[in-house]
Amino acid sequence: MLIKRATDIPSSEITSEHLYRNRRQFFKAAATTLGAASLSAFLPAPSFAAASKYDTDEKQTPINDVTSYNNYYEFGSGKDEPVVNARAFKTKPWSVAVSGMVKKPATYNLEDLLKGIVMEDRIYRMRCVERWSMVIPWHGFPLATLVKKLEPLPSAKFIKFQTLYAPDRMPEQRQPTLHWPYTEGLRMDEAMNELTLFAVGVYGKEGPAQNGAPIRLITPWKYGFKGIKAIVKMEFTDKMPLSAWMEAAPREYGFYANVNPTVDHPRWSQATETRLTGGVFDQLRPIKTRMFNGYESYVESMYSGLDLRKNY
Ligand SMILES: Nc1nc2c(c(=O)[nH]1)N[C@H]1C(S)=C(S)[C@@H](COP(=O)(O)O)O[C@H]1N2
Ligand SMILES: [Mo]
Repeated sequence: MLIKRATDIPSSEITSEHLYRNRRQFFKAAATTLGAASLSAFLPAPSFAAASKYDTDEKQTPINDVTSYNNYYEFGSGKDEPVVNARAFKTKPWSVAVSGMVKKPATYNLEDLLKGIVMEDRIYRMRCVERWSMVIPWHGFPLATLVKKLEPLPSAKFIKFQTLYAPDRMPEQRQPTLHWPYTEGLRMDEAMNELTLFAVGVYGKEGPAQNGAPIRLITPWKYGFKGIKAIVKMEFTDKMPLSAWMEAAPREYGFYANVNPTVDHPRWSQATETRLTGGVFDQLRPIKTRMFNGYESYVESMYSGLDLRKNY
């Protein structure tokens, strides 16, 4: 069952890309009928100027696409489903359980946990293992800031993250699509890397639920599935966590999940990607995928001596 779903991915992608194109054509038709001016009134297009060394100045994916083309299996396996099925999902109140090899283990109210932490906006390239990519201004803060507050013990080598498990609120958790709750992990140095964020929202504000509110992980040099959403647990451990995707299809998804155009997925190439910019022809113009998604200078040193072909 698990494997079957995993092998379904490309076809579900085709279906949703088809819907996506149809939706684009709908907007295009609407633009012709209503005139471009009235259409832009329906589709606000915020955009962020690159403000720090972390920001890419590539064309940003329109907010409407960032928030309506999502992978979030708890709310359905189609990319057009989370925007609909997560609409009523309540992200307040929220608590996060911190446990394991750490000096300050506790179940924290999210607001208390984030007290005093300053939010910032970072414009990152994001690359999904299924070969689409986006440029997204994330609203959040470096995970390192929080980890330092929690004071991990020297014995902690990894952090294991888990998503909320609540089948009454996350309808797809009633199906054995994945082994719930969704689980991910980072090595401690990856968690402390200056690129690694905990995001609370997109485009300058908190939310929406389909993008992982109230709190989710962002590691822009890794495939998107590392970016676990709606986190309720952080466990500091000396054992490499088994992620939900490693458990579902270990030959296809490893612990590291670093973007690497030279290591193909067993069922498709990872050499190119489709950058979603809101353009009608995005799907027709694949671009070259970059090593570590173009973030080599920040992350390469963490993997020296590691065989990236074996450690995918
Ligand atoms: N809990 C949870 N987190 C998840 C997923 C999921 O299904 N469940 N999907 C992952 C995948 S495959 C991707 S590509 C990103 C998509 O993030 P976005 O919708 O904000 O672009 O979320 C990741 N985080
Ligand atoms: Mo993904």
